[in-house]
Amino acid sequence: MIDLYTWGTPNGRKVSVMLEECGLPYKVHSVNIGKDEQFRPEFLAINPNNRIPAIVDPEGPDGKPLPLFESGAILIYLAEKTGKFYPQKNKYIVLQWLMFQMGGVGPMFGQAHHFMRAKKDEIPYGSERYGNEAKRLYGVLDKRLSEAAYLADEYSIADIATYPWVARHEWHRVDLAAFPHVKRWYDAIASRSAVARGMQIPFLN
Ligand SMILES: N[C@@H](CCC(=O)N[C@@H](CS)C(=O)NCC(=O)O)C(=O)O
Repeated sequence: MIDLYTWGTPNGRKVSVMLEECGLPYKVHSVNIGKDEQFRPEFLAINPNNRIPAIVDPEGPDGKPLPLFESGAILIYLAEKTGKFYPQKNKYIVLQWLMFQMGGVGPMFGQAHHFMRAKKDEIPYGSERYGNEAKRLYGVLDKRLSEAAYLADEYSIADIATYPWVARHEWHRVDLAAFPHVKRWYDAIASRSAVARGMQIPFLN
């Protein structure tokens, strides 16, 4: 049984959605990042970068336990372990869109959330900069999804990585009606029962 260390955020949900999609048994360990639990020594031993998600697979590639952090690396690992959602004929296109998510969508939307939902006064420069960047990235996704059903043609870890971030579109103030191809893709993924289950881990929000 894989141990999943997570919290109710897009990066955490990429991995719970993937585990659900693959039908792999897993045990959830909540790491409440609002209470700084990511700094506990037992978690830092798994991820010295104090970020969720992380996993420990007791049956790693060489039969030994494998601790792993960085959601993109975890998705690739689980895809290779199960042979699912990583079509090898389109491997580099999957990786391209996965890296686009890891280097663009996640960090930029995350910064938009930070500035737009700041506990103190909203900082207009940050909200504008990252809000505009979020919209630009939606434009790139919309163009791609006007040509292909999913980011790498068939449903893959690139979509699994991107969906939980788009699920927060209201947080970064994007109206999906302005991006009809993203909306079509979003609704198709939302209708998958494994996705619905994974998006509730470790709680519904
Ligand atoms: N690149 C990392 C980012 C992980 C990340 O930023 N996780 C956030 C929650 S979405 C976190 O744990 N933040 C805790 C902190 O900033 O201390 C990944 O994709 O795994």
